Amino acid sequence: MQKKYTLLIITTCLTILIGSFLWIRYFENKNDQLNSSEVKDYQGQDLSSISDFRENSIKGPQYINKEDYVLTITSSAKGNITYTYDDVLTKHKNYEKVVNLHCVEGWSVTILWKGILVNDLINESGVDADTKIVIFRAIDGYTTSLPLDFIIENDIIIAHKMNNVTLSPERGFPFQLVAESKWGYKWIKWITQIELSNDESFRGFYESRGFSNDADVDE
Ligand SMILES: Nc1nc2c(c(=O)[nH]1)N[C@H]1C(S)=C(S)[C@@H](COP(=O)(O)O)O[C@H]1N2
Ligand SMILES: [Mo]
Repeated sequence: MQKKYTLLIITTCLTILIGSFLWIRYFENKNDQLNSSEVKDYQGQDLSSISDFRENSIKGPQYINKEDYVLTITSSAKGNITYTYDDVLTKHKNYEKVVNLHCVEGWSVTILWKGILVNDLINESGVDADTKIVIFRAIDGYTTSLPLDFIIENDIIIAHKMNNVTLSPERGFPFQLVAESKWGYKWIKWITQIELSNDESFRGFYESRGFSNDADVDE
């Protein structure tokens, strides 16, 4: 009789223990999901949703494997410097800002962007005195450029998160240029190379097809 009771007590205790462990795990996962889900507003400002973008990239979405990814910074001072995805994120200060993206096709989004200053990256590669423009290249063959002065004066970042969520392949994983106050075609996605150049006659993909190289949006 005594033995039976002891067994009952032990199994009851074990059930309660395992049960609460599972509950805790369940709520932890729920919290993780909440933390990583999209934010809807930032400091009182309404944000658009990630799903408000229209996907019309020249070759469709690109699927870059984080483990294989390399970002190359090219300058005449130091040649090629390469970074892994984690190098870029963890070895540099992260910044956040709310910026509007306007496509020439007539749609816009307001997004909270998080990323690294382009200036921080290129300073490590040594900026030559004759550098005038910064050329960006992407895995789909897309290209664009911005003046170096513009990048420095406006704290231009390459983003790895929008609305607190890591960029999806469709949205440009691993990095999209946040070319604030410039038309959407300057916001290059899937960036693989950043090159310091003195070639002011360089024109990117759309810029060489008749779109303005300044690409200023008058909001
Ligand atoms: N690599 C790459 N980046 C790109 C493009 C592209 O075709 N390839 N399209 C540009 C254009 S025209 C716009 S408006 C923005 C946002 O486009 P999305 O909605 O397709 O992300 O991405 C820009 N970045
Ligand atoms: Mo666009």
